[in-house]
Amino acid sequence: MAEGDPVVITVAPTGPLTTRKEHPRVPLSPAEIGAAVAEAAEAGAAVAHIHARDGEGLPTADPAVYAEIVREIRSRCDIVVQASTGVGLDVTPEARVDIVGSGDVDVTMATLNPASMTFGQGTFHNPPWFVERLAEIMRERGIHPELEVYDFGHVGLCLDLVRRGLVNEPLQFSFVMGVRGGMPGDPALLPQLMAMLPEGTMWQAIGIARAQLPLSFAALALGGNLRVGFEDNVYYRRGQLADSNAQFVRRAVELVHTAGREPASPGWVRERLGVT
Ligand code: KMH
Ligand code: ZN
Repeated sequence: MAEGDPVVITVAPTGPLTTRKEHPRVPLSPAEIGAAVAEAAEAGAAVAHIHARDGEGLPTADPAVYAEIVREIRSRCDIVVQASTGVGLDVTPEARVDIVGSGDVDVTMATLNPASMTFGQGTFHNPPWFVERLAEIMRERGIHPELEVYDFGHVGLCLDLVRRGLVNEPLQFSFVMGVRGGMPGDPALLPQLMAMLPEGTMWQAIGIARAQLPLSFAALALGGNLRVGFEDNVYYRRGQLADSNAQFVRRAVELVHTAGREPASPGWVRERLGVT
């Protein structure tokens, strides 16, 4: 991020794992997600990272549900919409290709997870054929990849996709920290991760659970962007659930202002990434 650039705040309101048991107001239906994202956009979020759930609240890659979520969001606000292609551990890579491959889901960005790994108690399947297929489809359709890395070796895999022309600059990385099976939620790792990136690469820190707030402070200090929301953390402070996703966004905006910066608008993000 260039000196003086605004800070991009992404809201991840749902995720694949958070249930009503963890938070009674996690938005699950397309209309609930649309309303939560609009409230977060009003609070200062520029990007919405979305996951879809089926009628039972389980993660789904059904393009029709994704398309419905996008419609619900777009009817309320102009936030940049980013589709998760990670979906959930039990959804196959074959099914996940359809999110960007079907042509029915009109999103500006989508995630690209470069490697398979242990994820909590399960396995997150991202075999090389799947990563390459997703990258090709996104390149063809002008969908900008959010490169989600959970460990140091994943950065190299992403840069290899760039070298092979499957992913184009400007690059946008997420350092996901605090997943069991990935790197720990330790802010001291950020400078080493940053050192692996080409100059001018945008990045954000995704801190899971109690790593969320310390990593937000560290990302701000080091020139990174912020992500908040019920996908990553439901506690506003120890023992106290957040009221809403927007409450997290409001706190992120406060941090940004305390750091003497401004939150980015959706328009700024589109211009910076060269997308419409
Ligand atoms: N579904 C999780 C296993 C993404 O959104 O692309 C990881 C995830 C990543 O949520
Ligand atoms: Zn996600």
